[in-house]
Amino acid sequence: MPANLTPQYHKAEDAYRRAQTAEERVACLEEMLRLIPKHKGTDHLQADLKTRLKETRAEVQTEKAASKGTRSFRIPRQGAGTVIVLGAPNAGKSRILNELTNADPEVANYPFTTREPLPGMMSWEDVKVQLIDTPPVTDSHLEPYILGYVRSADLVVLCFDGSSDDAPEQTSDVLTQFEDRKTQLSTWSGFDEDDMSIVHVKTIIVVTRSDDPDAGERLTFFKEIRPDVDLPIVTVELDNPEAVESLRDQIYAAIDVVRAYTKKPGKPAEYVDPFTLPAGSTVEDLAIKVHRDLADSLKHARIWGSATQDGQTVGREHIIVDRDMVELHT
Ligand SMILES: Nc1nc2c(ncn2[C@@H]2O[C@H](COP(=O)(O)OP(=O)(O)OP(=O)(O)O)[C@@H](O)[C@H]2O)c(=O)[nH]1
Ligand SMILES: [Mg+2]
Repeated sequence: MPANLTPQYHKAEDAYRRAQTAEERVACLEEMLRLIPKHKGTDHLQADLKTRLKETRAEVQTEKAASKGTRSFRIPRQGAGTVIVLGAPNAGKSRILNELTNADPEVANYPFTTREPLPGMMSWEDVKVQLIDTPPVTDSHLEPYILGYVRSADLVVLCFDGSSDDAPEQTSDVLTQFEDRKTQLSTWSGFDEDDMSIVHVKTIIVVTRSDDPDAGERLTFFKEIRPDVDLPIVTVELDNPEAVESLRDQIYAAIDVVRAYTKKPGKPAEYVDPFTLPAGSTVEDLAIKVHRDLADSLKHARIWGSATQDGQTVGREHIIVDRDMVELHT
């Protein structure tokens, strides 16, 4: 029997994947259990969620105890999305942060320069996206907290050094490290349909130093040793400002959000400080983001934008498109 999960359930599930603490995960699991359609087809999933809830409640206690005295690598989410910059040693991760964000990580031409994660904000038009630089991943080493970052990320930028003969093997090792921990760098994000312990995370491969004459050949070799991997590939030479700007655009496009501006009835429209929402979000999703109470009392909205007539009245389920100006009426 099919589970027939609702869009609301899928949204709760996505929030669960993106949760950063055990406490947040408990709240999300409770919401998922509330929203899951109760019938035979979901029996298995309901039982699974209940077990997880029990385990996660226990984790809340251990997390609290563990956080006392030890150094935490938790980085609060900020901006329209969180992008983890990942890869083998010397692959250009810190240089990407350096070029695209306000952060100033150490960039050096030798491996293992970065020892700790570092966030930075990347501007794209009137939006900011969070990028997080990470220490290198090798076949023998993966900092445990990086796994958590990746599993809850909106996007992974997997760096591949176009100038290094070791890049194909080393990039494959990075993928394997995550696969071994039930984490699939993938073309989409969400839980695996067959096994909810496996998480897929949307990933793009970024080939740095792509002006190297042998970069193409190294990439071909990578595809040969990893025929199972079919991720989008972006090539970039970070010395070239145009290539840097194109990388910025492609990272923003990959997080797949739309902007919505809100205005009060009777007030002029100002296209500043947009809310950002996953593409496909509705007027109701926007209202929830503005304020939970507003969502409860929402009657309708009026929209000015490219997909509607000016000031058109729409309902909760209306889908927002990029740069919509929205008046929420309660
Ligand atoms: N010319 C050029 N140099 C690059 C490019 N990408 C990275 N580099 C250089 O490669 C070296 C290593 O870059 P980093 O950004 O420090 O590499 P990393 O992945 O952060 O390395 P670890 O922190 O050791 O894991 C630096 O000298 C960078 O300037 C590129 O696209 N073009
Ligand atoms: Mg680095």
